[in-house]
Amino acid sequence: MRSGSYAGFMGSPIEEAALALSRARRVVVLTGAGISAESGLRTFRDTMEGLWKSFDPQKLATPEAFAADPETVTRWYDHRRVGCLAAEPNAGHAALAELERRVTRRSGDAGGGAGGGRFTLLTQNVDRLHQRAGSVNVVELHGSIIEWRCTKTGEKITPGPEAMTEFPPRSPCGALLRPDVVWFGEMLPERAVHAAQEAVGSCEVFLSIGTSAQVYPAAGFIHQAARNGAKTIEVNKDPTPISRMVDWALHGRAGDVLPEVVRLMN
Ligand code: BJW
Repeated sequence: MRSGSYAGFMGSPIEEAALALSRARRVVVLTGAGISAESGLRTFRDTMEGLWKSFDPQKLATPEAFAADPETVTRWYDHRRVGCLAAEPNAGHAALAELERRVTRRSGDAGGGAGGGRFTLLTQNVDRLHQRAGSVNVVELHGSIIEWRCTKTGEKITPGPEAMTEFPPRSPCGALLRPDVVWFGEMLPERAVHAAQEAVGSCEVFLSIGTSAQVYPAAGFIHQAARNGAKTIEVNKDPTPISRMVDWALHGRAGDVLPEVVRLMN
């Protein structure tokens, strides 16, 4: 972790991180479940509540679990889907939408060539709260729980806000429906991986927020960005495997830290 001055500026870690973001024209943000915790959504590795207390989320989020017990797996996902639809974006989501607006309206380089800066929000979250907060260039690495798809035709549907009544749910053709998310052992959507690789390969600042940094390939992006010379920032309420390698580790709740970072940007 960096200590001392950044570009001749001696400030606190949050001030230095804000300065790095103020200067960057290519910014990549990676978010995980922690950013949605303040919207009332449990993080992936949190204990489960109520009826689901005895289940291990790492075991439910697999194609093997779905094949063995589609009823339990789809009940769990529908319970979470309804929770996501009822949740509201929080101050952390709003700060990232504001960060995107600031970066993208940043003027071109001295040569007068390119237009605004480039901002890419890579999210591991399936809850769609970033889009609802106003973020535009969002790449869903692990899909979305809001959409479900037919296991036979691949056709996507968007179920209504009420809980489903039939488990496991079926598509009009009679085949099983599943959430349009990426389970352990499944490939991430090709377009999402391509967009992520392109953005990570050229970013000047990489900001990791509310993720335990344990699930690959997403967990590898910050290392790749650092190898390419990007400045790295972490926002998390707890230490993680990347806390010691980043330039600035900002400990705290995303909904407190991110608005402050944006406020400190010039
Ligand atoms: C706060 C806060 C607040 C709380 N403010 N902070 C290389 C090495 C080793 C293994 C692999 C590897 N490459 C691939 C693998 C296998 C596997 C993997 O990574 N396994 C690891 C567990 C070791 N990866 C895959 O299988 C991926 N597929 C793949 O790579 O395909 C190619 C391939 C296939 C087969 C073999 C090899 C290669 C697919 C990964 C899909 C992950 N899917 C899930 C479920 C999605 C659907 C659902 O939501 O149910 O995605 S798993 C789960 O983990 C979910 C999350 O998006 C993801 C990450 O979790 P996240 O977001 O970090 O949440 P938490 O709960 O872990 O952490 C929350 C953090 O927030 C904590 O740090 C808190 O402290 C913090 N926090 N409140 C700030 N208010």
